[in-house]
Order: sequence, then C-alpha cells, then structure tokens
Amino acid sequence: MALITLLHGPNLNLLGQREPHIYGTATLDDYVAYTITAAQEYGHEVHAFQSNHEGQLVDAIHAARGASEAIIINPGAFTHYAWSIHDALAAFNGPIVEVHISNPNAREPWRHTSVIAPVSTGSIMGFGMLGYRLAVEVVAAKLSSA
Ligand code: CA2
Repeated sequence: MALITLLHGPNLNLLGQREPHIYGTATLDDYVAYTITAAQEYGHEVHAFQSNHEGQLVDAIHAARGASEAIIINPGAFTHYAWSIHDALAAFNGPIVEVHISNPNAREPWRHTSVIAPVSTGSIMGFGMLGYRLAVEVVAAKLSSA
C-alpha cells in the first residue's frame, strides 16, 4: 500500500459550478472520489488537498516528502508560471504526474507553457476525469517497478 498525494490548484474548487463547456459538470469532490476509487483498485491510498494559495501548495508538497510515495497534481493556472511549485516538486522523490482536465495546448497561447512539466514524470491532459485514472495507473506501475 502506498500513499498518493492528490493536489489541486486555484479555482478547481469551482468545478461543476461554472464553465461546464470546458470542465464538465463533475465537482472537485467527484474528481477526488474517482481518484480514490481508482487508487483503491491498486491497494493505494489518496490524500487530497486543494488550495487557491501558492504557498499552501508548496507546503503540501513539502509535507508529502517522506510521507507520500507519489504526487498527482493539477496545479490549475499555477501550471503556467508558479516556479515555487516547480522548485518544491523538484525536491520530491517519487513519481509526479501533472494532470489537466482540458488540453491547455489547444487553448490560449499563455496556457501552452507548463513550468511543472520539467519536474514531472509525465503529463496527462485533455481527457477529463479519465486522466485521473490514467495518472493513478502510471503511479501504480511506477511504484510496482521501483
Ligand atoms: O484543464 C485543467 O485542468 C487546467 O489546469 C484548469 C485551470 C487552467 O488554468 C489550466 O490552464 C488548465 C483552470 C481551473 C479553473 O477551473 C474552473 C472550474 C470551474 C469554474 C471556473 C474555473
């Protein structure tokens, strides 16, 4: 059994309340429950946290060091400019999966840059909630081969 830290960044607490044409109608609780269910299929546990504040996400990544085996993170708009999150993730030992509900590369040019991608094991984007299951599968495979 491994502990996976699941992190969500700013505005993702509004999922299901606005912009359903982009993000669908599922709520953040739905995403978390779905990820927990997927992780349980591999015998893994999920600790989920969402914040609208960059420093709180940095703190959560620090807390995951030595406590969690893997991180799945949707940093929201912090993806595109939050170097403090990049640096915190760089100090984490274990698989890191960057996940996005939409495909930022198919949207505005400013979303095409991810400062998280260089310190991630890999990125999954554009597959909605399914992306979270794919992230769990990646983590499970990486941990079982570690
Ligand atoms: O597609 C994703 O998962 C994103 O990380 C979502 C971020 C966006 O800034 C990234 O470029 C891509 C935005 C999350 C905002 O979520 C809302 C959800 C409902 C209503 C309003 C905002």
